[in-house]
Amino acid sequence: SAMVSSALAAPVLAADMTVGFSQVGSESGWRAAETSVAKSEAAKRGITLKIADGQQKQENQIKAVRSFIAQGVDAIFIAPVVQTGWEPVLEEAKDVGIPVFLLDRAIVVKDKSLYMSVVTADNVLEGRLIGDWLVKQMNGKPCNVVELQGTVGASVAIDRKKGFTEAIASTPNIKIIRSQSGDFTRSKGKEVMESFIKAENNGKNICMVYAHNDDMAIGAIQAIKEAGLKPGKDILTGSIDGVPDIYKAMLAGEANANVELTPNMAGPAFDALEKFKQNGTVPPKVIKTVTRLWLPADAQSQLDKKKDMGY
Ligand code: GYE
Repeated sequence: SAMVSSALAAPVLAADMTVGFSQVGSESGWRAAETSVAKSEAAKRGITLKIADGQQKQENQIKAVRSFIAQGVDAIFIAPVVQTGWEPVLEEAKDVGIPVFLLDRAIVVKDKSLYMSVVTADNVLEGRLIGDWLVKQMNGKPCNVVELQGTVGASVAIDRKKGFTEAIASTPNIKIIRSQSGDFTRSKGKEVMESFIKAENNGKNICMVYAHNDDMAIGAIQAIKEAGLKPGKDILTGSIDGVPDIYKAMLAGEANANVELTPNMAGPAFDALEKFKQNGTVPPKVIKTVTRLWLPADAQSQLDKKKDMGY
């Protein structure tokens, strides 16, 4: 009847929507901020957000997605811990017509229709910016770099390694002498840095630590201090995220270069989802966030800015 069809044509109100978010875990300060921003962005729009903590395990994330499907949510957000192995569960979501948005990390699938969009920074660029900064800083002088990688198999770890490696490829004076995962956590970052320092003449062979995130850099700074060296001077640092503590370290002269990543990944996904539900607008496959390099001179204003950002 006319009544039924006009009811069907009515736009879907955000207030009627429920979104399930399969979060990686709470490994870093950036991650915690992303979760809290997701909550406030949902609240702002009147969207009901259900968050499941995957505790760094893909199997937990897959279970969470299945449970969201069973609950019949209107959309599913996933921050995928690793980039492979998602096809089966995404096919289940697709079969019942639930759109999936990926937040902050990408996945590798043959069939791109298995998800609607990924909201992410250019993670290769992030690594490249730190590498470019170091190349300039060294100006031809030798520099042995140790690298603290993110979670093994995570798209961001792969991309951040790639970008940095590309940036230093044509400067033989700069070499990565050791590289290991610190799993994006402070404690692992510290532990791995301690082993690097021990293995490299109590840190004297190390010129710079490149950490795939700030939390690992902060752990590394602690390890450098405990070894009796000065972070930011004896060993330079470069890392990614822009958590308040890295700007505090910069202000203390203990950190040197930082690439900022917004914790607001959910906001753009909600915007795209609302448009899609209202009038079928298909969002771009990749929704890119802004990437910027900051140096100690910018640290105070960055710190002030972060106060309003969910940290
Ligand atoms: O940089 C790191 C977190 O996937 C972009 O994961 C995210 C990364 C972020 O643990 O701190």
